[in-house]
This record gives sequence, structure tokens and C-alpha cells, in this order.
Amino acid sequence: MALVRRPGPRLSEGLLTHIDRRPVDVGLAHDQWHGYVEALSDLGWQPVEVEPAPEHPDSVFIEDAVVCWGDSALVTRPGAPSRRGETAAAERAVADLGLRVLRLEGPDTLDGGDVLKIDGRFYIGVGGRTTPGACTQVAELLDVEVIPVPVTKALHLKSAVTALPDGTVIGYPSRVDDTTVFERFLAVPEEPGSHAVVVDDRTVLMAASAPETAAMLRDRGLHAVQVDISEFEKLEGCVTCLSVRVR
Ligand code: CIR
Repeated sequence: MALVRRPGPRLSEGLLTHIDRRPVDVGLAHDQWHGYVEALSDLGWQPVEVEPAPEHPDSVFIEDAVVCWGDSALVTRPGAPSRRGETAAAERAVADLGLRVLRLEGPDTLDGGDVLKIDGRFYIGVGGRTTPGACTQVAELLDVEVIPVPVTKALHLKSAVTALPDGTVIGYPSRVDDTTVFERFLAVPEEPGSHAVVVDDRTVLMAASAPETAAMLRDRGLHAVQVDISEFEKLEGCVTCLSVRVR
């Protein structure tokens, strides 16, 4: 299963931190969102829609609102105050699925986009939307090993790096603060090539904007499925932010 949330009418007003604003085609964004959900569904992840939040421009980026781990769901407290209202319906959705609901307590903040899970270890980006204290809370609430990682050159840790099914971390070097914190790091030739959703042991979902990286991963034996998410990329979104896998 994967949580998803359809974009609202105010999508084009989404927050921007590292890039300049370009016009967003909201109609095209809706079509791309349906294409993304269909791709996930074709790959075997049953989509579960979180109630829309039309008043929140960034609510389509559901990954930032909740972190799922085993039977637990940690409802975040987003770093951007304008995004905090996104979590209420996400909390209802995970409660309805029967998950154990946990909550990140203020004044700390956490965006799910800063949480990269590799083999049971949680790498958490700090320096942007997520506070060091959130790392301590995640470790205690989910009883996991947390490795705080500096993030100053990208919006979220997973804007800079993600992991392949074998645990190799991929990233576009100029966006990564410190590649040495990861056991195995592989540089990719395109910035959006840093973003992979691991579907299963040999399948990843990637953006259409990273054809060279997709070819590189295919050479490594992976099945790389690509979807066009150009309108979300204009808002600093990527393939990972548009869903949350529920195990
Ligand atoms: C924001 O700045 O919060 C949104 N415009 C983009 C959030 C993307 N989410 C993610 O990378 N996890």
C-alpha cells in the first residue's frame, strides 16, 4: 500500500527555497499525478488516498506529513509553518489503516523528506526543515538507529540522495553536503537522477527528467520505470515526495 494525496487548486503557490518560480500548469499536474499513481499501482502498490487539503498548496507532497515504519506511523511536524495543517488528515488516514500513531512533538520539526531508511538505519537530514531534536525523538519513538546528516545544499535529504534496493546511495554530488557519511555512494549524472523510489529488490521508480541515470541503473540490472512529474519538480518536489509506502 502507499499513501497518496491529490493536488489541490492552489498547487502553483507551493513553497520554493532553492529554485526560482516558474509557471505551473495545474491541469497537467493533475494528469501527471494520476500517471504517477497508476505507475505505483501497476508496480503492485495499492494507492490509499489521504483526504485532500485544497487550502494547502504543498499537500500533494504527502511524504513530508508522515513517516511509516513497520506497524507504526509517525505524524510529523513540518518545518514550514504553512505546511503544519497538512498532517491532521494524514493522521486520520494512518489511524484508519490500523497503524500505531505516534506524533513528533514541538518545538522540534521534521519533514518526511529528510528521512532516508537504509537497512533499518535512519539517515535524517538536519539543517533545513528538520531539527536535531527531531532525530532524538525519532530514535526514541521508533526505537531505531538514527544518523543525523547535514543538509544545506538541497531542500531535504532525499532531494539530495536516495538509496537503491541494494543500499547504495545515489546523489548528484554538488547537492550533497557530505558523501562520506554513506557506506556506498554512487554519483549520478543528473540532479533529478538522485531520486528513486525503491519498489522492490530490482525495481525503482524515477522521474522522466533523468534519462541518463535511468540508463545507468538499467546497466546495473535494475528495472527503472520513469514517470513525468515536471510540474511537481517546478515546486521542488520529486518522485519520493508524492507517496508514502505503508509496509
Ligand atoms: C516545499 O517546499 O515544502 C514543497 N514545495 C516541496 C516539498 C517536497 N517534498 C519532499 O521533497 N519530500
